Amino acid sequence: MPRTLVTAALPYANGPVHIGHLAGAYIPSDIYVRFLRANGEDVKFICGSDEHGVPITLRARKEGITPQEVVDKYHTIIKESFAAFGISFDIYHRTSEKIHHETAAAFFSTLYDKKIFTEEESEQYYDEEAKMFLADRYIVGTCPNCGNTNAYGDQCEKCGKSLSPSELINPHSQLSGKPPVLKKTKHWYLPLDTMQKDWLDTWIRSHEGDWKNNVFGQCKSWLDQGLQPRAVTRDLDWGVPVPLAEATGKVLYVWFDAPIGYISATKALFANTNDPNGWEKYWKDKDTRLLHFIGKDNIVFHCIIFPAMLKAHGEFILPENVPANEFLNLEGDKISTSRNWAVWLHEYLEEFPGKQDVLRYTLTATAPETKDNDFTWKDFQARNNSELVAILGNFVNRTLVLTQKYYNGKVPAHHELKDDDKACIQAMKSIPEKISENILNFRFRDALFELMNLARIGNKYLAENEPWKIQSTNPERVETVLYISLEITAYLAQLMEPFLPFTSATLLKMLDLEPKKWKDFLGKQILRPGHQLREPALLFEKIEDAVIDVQLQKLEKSKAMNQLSNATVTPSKPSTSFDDFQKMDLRVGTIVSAERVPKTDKLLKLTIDTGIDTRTVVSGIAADYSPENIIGQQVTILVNLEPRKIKGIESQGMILMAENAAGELAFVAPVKNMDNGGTIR
Ligand code: B3M
Ligand code: ZN
Repeated sequence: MPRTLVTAALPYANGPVHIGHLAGAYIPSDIYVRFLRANGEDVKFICGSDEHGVPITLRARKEGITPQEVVDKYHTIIKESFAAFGISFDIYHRTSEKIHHETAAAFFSTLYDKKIFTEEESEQYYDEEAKMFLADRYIVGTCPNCGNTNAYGDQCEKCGKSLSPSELINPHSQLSGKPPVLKKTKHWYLPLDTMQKDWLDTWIRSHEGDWKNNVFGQCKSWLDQGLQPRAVTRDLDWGVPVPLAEATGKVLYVWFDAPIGYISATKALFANTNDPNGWEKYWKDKDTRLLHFIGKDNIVFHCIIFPAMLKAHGEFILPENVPANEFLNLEGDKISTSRNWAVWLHEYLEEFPGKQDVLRYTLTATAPETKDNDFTWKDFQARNNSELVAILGNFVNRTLVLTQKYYNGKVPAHHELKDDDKACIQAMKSIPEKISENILNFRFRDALFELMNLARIGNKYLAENEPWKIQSTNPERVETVLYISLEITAYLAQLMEPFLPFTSATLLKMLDLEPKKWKDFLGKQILRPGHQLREPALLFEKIEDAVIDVQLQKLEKSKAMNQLSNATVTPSKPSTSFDDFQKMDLRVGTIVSAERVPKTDKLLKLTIDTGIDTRTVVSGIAADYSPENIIGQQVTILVNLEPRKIKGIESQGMILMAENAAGELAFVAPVKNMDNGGTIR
């Protein structure tokens, strides 16, 4: 029997996962694995958190916590999101586990002992005060391209340009703020250049035509440029320590240890069973098919570097295929964590409880299989309303409700079959074949489209036969029509499982059926006449515009926030003397009453207790604050400003407001409650 090991990219545990992750790697792999399981195949589905690498240490530093605390937090969030979406991993492991550290270190040692690595001294940036080598991310400076003063040594996040630390203007360490200096350090390299000549080139080129075009194309361009040796160690204190005495303070490069995580996770899966070596056949037996599901930014690591590592090690099989997807965009723009331009899975689950299959459906139907694709909320709504509700849900519901009504939910027997009945039976034969063929070739959109075709055929069949009109005149025909419709429903319930596992379970329950292996029902009759069904309920419900608008508004908000943080700050004014500053008498005050100034949009008339007295101040804050919400608010008031008349009211002073680039105002007040009249200097 064929044996398959399916891996899905290990997400970095430095943030939650979003729809781009789901569409890129996890839904396709889940469909594939569920399909193989439904076909009774021997398959294991492996994933886990990638918990090493520089970004995790940086995030820890920013949040003032340890890297372990960062990965503990996000590992849990990510794991729960995947589980909630029905991503059916056999194990969701993590690379901070002991078994992984041991496996990765042993892997390195094997390559080291086999003298695979080349060793090289190079000059790396170093922080003399923090006594640490600096990963490119740890160096910040001004972007030579756009002038952003916060560009990283590897990339400017503002203009997107890839950089090296030497290109930064005014580079300095994020740790000490000091300019980095160059210092010699030794690292171990995977000699991809000689490996390319020896076998990699031939091996990859042999996959032309069977690997997806986008995948093969990227590999080919790497090969055409000529591969370079790759360092597999780093000067860093977070990761798998390099198992060499001379390498203290060095860890394995995250992209060296992470793919080994697939192996450690498989080991962990078998570790506490009565077959602890059971993992080996999935990694060492030539009859195992190894498949890596990933997003396009991981192609080089899975098609070139990891295979090079596996081959050099010597005991392991190489991937048979790497069905990588392209990127999913969101409303026409690249998904971005730093810009909060994403649909986060944990938020979706809160906002659309029970609707996991709707997102699974949409992301499969619009999957970026061959090119980048766009997720839009309007499309999500349309897929739900005009496909899931109007086609699949409508067909199933009409069938089940009529069966309930005419036969108290008992499956009728059929009578003489007409051409259109036979056409339906034929579709139940041919469509599963098309679904299988598409899934096995990683064409999940087409596979889903075929599934929906079966529902379309059922819908059309019901509409043409109109059983609800002929029940009194031709009850025999109605029995046949509903029998066929119920069979289609049962087929749909079984066949949809890889795509819509939650809906499949619900529908199977209504039909009082168990999930079956495909070979046990294909070409056969699933429902026996007389079989009693349970009460039907709607499978999907319409999503209203208002619900979609909330999501669009959320994105609008992200956009506005980004514009704000990108907006240029007004330059500073010419300097002033301390004496001039001292002339201003600034005090803590409290707003005791507030009302709008009639016939104006912006002005409020405030009464302020300044500690010295109670006075009136007219202030242009009505666009940001309504009078009823600011009673009791502490403020900073300039009490010795000359009084002036505004709209006929004498304003006796001025309250200080902070203003951002969008013109939003906020009170400037002491961070703890202070007595009125307190001075501000
Ligand atoms: N963590 C990159 C990513 O999440 C990386 C994948 C590792 S797979 C071995 O996109
Ligand atoms: Zn820039």
